[in-house]
Amino acid sequence: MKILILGGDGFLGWPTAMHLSQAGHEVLIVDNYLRRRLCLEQSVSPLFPVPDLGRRVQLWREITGLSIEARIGDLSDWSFISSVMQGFVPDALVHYAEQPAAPYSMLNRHAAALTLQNNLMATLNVIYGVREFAPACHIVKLGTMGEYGTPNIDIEEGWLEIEHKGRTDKFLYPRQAGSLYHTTKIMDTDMLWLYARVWKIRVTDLMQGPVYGLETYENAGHEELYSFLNYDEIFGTVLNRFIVQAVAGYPLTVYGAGGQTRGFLNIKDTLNCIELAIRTPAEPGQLRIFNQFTETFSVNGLADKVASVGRQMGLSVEIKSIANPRKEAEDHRYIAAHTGLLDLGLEPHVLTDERLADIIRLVMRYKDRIDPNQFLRNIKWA
Ligand code: USQ
Repeated sequence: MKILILGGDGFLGWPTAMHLSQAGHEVLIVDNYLRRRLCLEQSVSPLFPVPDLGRRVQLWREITGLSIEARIGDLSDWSFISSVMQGFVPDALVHYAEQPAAPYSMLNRHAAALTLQNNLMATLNVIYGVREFAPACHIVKLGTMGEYGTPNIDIEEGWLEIEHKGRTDKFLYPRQAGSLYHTTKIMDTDMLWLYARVWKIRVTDLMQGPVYGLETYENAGHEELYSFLNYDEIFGTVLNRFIVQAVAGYPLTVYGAGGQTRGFLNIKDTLNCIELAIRTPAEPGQLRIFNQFTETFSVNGLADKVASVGRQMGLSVEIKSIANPRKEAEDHRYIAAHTGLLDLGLEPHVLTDERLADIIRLVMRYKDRIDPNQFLRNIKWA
């Protein structure tokens, strides 16, 4: 298939590009380096330097003999995206091209406006690009479990049947996000659902939880092909941050009571989920939603796991609860359905002690590069 990867320089975009290229697809990447520019703007950097896209693509060719094409450009620029869609005419596209960090979106008005503008315009242009130049293209869109928030009822897989005054109908599951970033994903879902109904576009919206890990099937043994590993307060996600903190001898930063529970998944499972979604496309006019995670953990549970495995490896790991910079429930229900991808054949990589130890071992190789000033940046929701 011809597959377009939007945001193909990112933490998940680049591994996805390699994975689909290895599987025999023709892959075109588009990216505007937004993530790299925002890291520079905020003076944070990943654990190790990552080559630019041109170099990554060249390395991929040297190592595998396979070619991935890459174009640098901004998806909120209609002339750019329309020329890409017209020229390539993808069978499927994977849309990761969004400002991905909740803390960044809550930083100040400038960051909020950038998040809103970037994320919504990119999605709108993708929809128009598909309609005008590739109407059969299957849009695989990265949403987030954070769209649902933490309701006091079970979380269903995208949809909820509601009975009201003796009648029933099916609606998008009620959503109430905890950051502007997560709210843009709700707005994306609403837009996709509108155009699925009126233009019959085909969409799979993946409600993904926080992803951990770095090693994939394709980059094993080739560290120059690894993704960014951010561990700063803005772009780092909780498990990756705890691992880097454990290696640095910095107390694990549990926000507040630590009962916040989320659905997590290994980066290899993200790749498998995307491949499964592409292999069995949504029907025209269908907005298909999968909850993309394999296990749930509380923040305290993750901290305890990292501390226990880290100590077995000779690290001195402390856990410290700090005032929660976010406004979020710290003790809540979290029962979320996630059978759609398992039914398609997903075989989860669960977080065993050995898998955790492998990631810790990898981070230990870069211990000298850890900058403890990045762990906390005093970003407050309110
Ligand atoms: N947390 C801590 N300590 C830390 C960092 C985070 O206790 O040092 C807590 C947060 O308060 C939150 C939980 O861990 O309760 C998860 O935080 P996170 O930063 O790992 O994840 P989040 O901000 O929700 O966003 C990340 C990705 C985002 C993706 C989302 C999936 O950045 O792109 O959409 O995970 S989900 O969380 O399911 O919405």
